Amino acid sequence: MFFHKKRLGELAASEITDQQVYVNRRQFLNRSATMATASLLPLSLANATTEVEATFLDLKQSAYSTDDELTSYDSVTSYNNFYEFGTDKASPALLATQFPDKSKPWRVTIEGECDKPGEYDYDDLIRPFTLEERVYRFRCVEGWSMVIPWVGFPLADLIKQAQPNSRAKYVEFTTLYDPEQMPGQRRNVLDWPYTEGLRIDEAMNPLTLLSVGLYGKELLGQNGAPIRLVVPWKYGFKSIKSIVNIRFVEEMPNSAWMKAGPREYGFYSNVNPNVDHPRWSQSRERRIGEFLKRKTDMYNGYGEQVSALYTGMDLKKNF
Ligand SMILES: Nc1nc2c(c(=O)[nH]1)N[C@H]1C(S)=C(S)[C@@H](COP(=O)(O)O)O[C@H]1N2
Ligand SMILES: [Mo]
Repeated sequence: MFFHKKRLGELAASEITDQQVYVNRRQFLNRSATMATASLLPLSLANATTEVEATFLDLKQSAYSTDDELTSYDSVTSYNNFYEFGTDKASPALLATQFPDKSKPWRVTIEGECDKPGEYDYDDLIRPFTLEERVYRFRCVEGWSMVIPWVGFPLADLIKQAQPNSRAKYVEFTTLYDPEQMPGQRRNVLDWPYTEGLRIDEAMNPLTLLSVGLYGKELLGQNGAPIRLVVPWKYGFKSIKSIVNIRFVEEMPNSAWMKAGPREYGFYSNVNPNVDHPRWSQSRERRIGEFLKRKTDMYNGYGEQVSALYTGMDLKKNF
């Protein structure tokens, strides 16, 4: 009822991955971000973007990275879902340009069932943690997927610091609510602010990332600046953007999507090709930049790391 199925054929030619740029991906990613930026963008944009000094150098490389070919920087930053900036794929990149600057100073509150709650400035929040680069597959519930080199740190590291107590069974995340900056919030498409939730053991899983950047640079507004979640074995909507609140709770939280369409979006939202969305099949996906659809893997290919979390659960009921 909320997703208008878009034909992926509408993607502009500029969004197709330039294979050559990614052949030496590892080498490429270790080079200075200024050079990387220049080689990634059309010449007209290259100059403007090299002025962005916010880069992460010498990132720890993650053992959890996939070797799949990367989706182009252009696609990752111009084909987005971020309903706070409009319900179509192009609006977030157009309307969130000023967001990272205008939304400063960014505060994140950690609260609920934990011994060390706190309110942090973004810089203080991330300072204690080691940032790494993780290349993850990312599957949207709508049937497309990308491969993205995220920069971030395990959510588990932050949770350990907050010291949840024995009543903390779930973690709830909330996006900023600010209709002045986020024009999409002036319409009732979702019950704002956007919220999401994870079971505590899902949140503690080493794959679950708090991301602050991608392609070696700080997140742009459209990708959820300055800090967002990335949960690679779940459909993309679980990866909540622009987080201002992390709360430990005893009861399973309701997410914005569960409220919008309880039959279509469940709490677990694991990538599961055997459970169709009520309005379309989930058995295949289109990797952005590729022409033919490919088969979708159970847990998006991360079963080895996460299937034990769901032992004994009926995944048709817990969709
Ligand atoms: N706050 C917020 N977070 C959000 C969304 C949103 O609309 N609002 N969209 C979700 C969906 S449906 C997807 S597929 C991913 C897209 O992330 P990307 O644009 O960085 O690829 O963000 C997720 N996080
Ligand atoms: Mo999505």
